[in-house]
Amino acid sequence: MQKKMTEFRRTVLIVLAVQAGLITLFWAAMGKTAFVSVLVFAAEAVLSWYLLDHFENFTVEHSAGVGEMLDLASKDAFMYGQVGILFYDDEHIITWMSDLFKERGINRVGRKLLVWLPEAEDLISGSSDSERVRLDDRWYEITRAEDGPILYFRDVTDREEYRSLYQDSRAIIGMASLDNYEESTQYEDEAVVSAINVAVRTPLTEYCREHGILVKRINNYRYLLVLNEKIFSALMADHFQVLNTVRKAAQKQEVSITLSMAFARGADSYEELDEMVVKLLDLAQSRGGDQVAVQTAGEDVQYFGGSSEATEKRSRVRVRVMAHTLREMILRSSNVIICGHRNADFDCIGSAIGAARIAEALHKPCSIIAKTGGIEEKLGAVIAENLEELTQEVNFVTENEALNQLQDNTLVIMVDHHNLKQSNGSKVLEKAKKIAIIDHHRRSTEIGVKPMFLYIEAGASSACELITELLPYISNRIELSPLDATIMLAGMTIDTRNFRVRTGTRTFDAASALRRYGADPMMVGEYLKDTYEQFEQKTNALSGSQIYENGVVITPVKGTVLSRAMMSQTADTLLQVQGVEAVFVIADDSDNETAISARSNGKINVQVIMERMNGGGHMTAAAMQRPRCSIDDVHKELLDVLEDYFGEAESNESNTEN
Ligand SMILES: [Mn+2]
Repeated sequence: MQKKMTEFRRTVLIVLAVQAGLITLFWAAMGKTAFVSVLVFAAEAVLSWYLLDHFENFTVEHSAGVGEMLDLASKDAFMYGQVGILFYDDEHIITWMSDLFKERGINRVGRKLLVWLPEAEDLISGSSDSERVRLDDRWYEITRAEDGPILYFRDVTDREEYRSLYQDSRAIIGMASLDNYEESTQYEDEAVVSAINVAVRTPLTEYCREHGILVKRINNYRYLLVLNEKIFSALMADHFQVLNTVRKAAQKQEVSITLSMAFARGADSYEELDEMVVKLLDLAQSRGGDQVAVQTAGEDVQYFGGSSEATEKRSRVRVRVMAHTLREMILRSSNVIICGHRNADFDCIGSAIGAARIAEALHKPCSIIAKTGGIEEKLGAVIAENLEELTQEVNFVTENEALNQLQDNTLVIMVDHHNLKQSNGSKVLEKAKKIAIIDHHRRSTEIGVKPMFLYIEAGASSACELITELLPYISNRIELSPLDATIMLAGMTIDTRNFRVRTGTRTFDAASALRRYGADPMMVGEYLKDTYEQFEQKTNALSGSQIYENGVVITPVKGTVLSRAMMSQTADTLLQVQGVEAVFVIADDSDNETAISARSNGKINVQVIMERMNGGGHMTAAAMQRPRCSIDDVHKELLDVLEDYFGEAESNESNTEN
């Protein structure tokens, strides 16, 4: 419209200019009539000007009333409903805006729609049905007429305000707990305890007061918090500073108390929020405490903080906290399924049996996946021999049987491994809703499942040691039979290579606890004895051993298949020879792979060497496997890697001498 107007004005101006030109040109020829022509021309110009001006005013102002376009009643209705209407032309230039805009001082007629309102682009292209925009300080919901270049604006300011008011004031239930409080205070005298109380409780209550959180102490170390979303966003913004304040205050008192917090959001029932928050606090604490766990109903748990380095440090306190968390989790579960790594060994089954006895003591039905996934030879023999006694109270099942037992509320415990791919229960784990992990292998980044409880303690010798430590803190009704204890002791014995590596004071403590349960070291010796065939196999393998240098022995085994266990036992045997520092046994294994089993006395880091061949493990025990290939090729590759390894070691030494 505006554009047509401009074009029309231009045409009139050109006509007038041509007339003026003609009059000037024929001025002399026209003589007296020239005067009349000028008069006519002037009158024409004034009339054109008046008409143009009047018409323009008419289109811009007078036609701009909904009253004129529609009848008066609908104008009132649009104003009352706070609806604005906007017309635009083919080139997206605004041609008309209704009274609502005029009333609010918005006039964009003649301007480009998308320059003023970029949000309208999706409406025009049809990729969105409605858009919410803020103009000045009001919210509008814009929709497009289905069959015309018209936009409707509905004022939704009130609705938006109520919406944000509702969001901001939604209730959040929180809990705060002072980790290690009981342990830190139980033997202190009253004066010290009250000093600790003042030091660690004050920052928390101050923090709550500052942010307007309602806080009620439930017991000596637990608090209930009531707040809303608005307050919570302030806590998020300051990154839960109170955690640092409490930790530092506790350090000044020379106690290792930290703060854990949990917040449950996004549910309308208080009961649901309460259930959530208890679980969340458990999670925060089972991850080592000194952190915040937050969950919005129906979403994943988020964690904040956890900066304290003490989380990985092994302490009796941690064992107790872990034991209590595990106990609570088992008690809240319908049943328990325990899985280990594939090719289960003594540590794996030993710790599984220990965990099963815990579940029994808490009166929960329990199964161990052991009938599928493979089992180490000597262990298989021991289980077969004692099956009746072992299965009196615990079920050994296949993975499929375990799948049938899996319910929403089943707790699946992974022992002696923490990676889905290594598990003999991976199908169960993929479906499980509640997973706990108890392991002594160095934490790998990839776990593959989302555990609710994670107890990975790389400082421990074995999973059996970890389970044995948990027992007294869980219940005094746990019944380990002498057979159970002996199998657990066997696990510990193998993983420590007869208490030579990874053996700490706590390893002996755990061994002595097992002894009190009736573990028989003589029987362990019997269990671990080779059969004649195994002895023969081992002797044959050993006969191929070659001394490399620096105390390294390489044992390539050709023409026969060795189990992984047999490979590592062969390596262990060689390690007992004087002067041998590291052993690499190369053989085809029973999984249709070619493998290296590497063992060291600690001077040579076999983990680094195996990692260079895409394997892994510990410093003293590592391995690598790849699809069946030539033993000679693997041997050659190993020699290259060893050369590099010792070359680097030498240059490092000469560097340090300088
Ligand atoms: Mn183990």
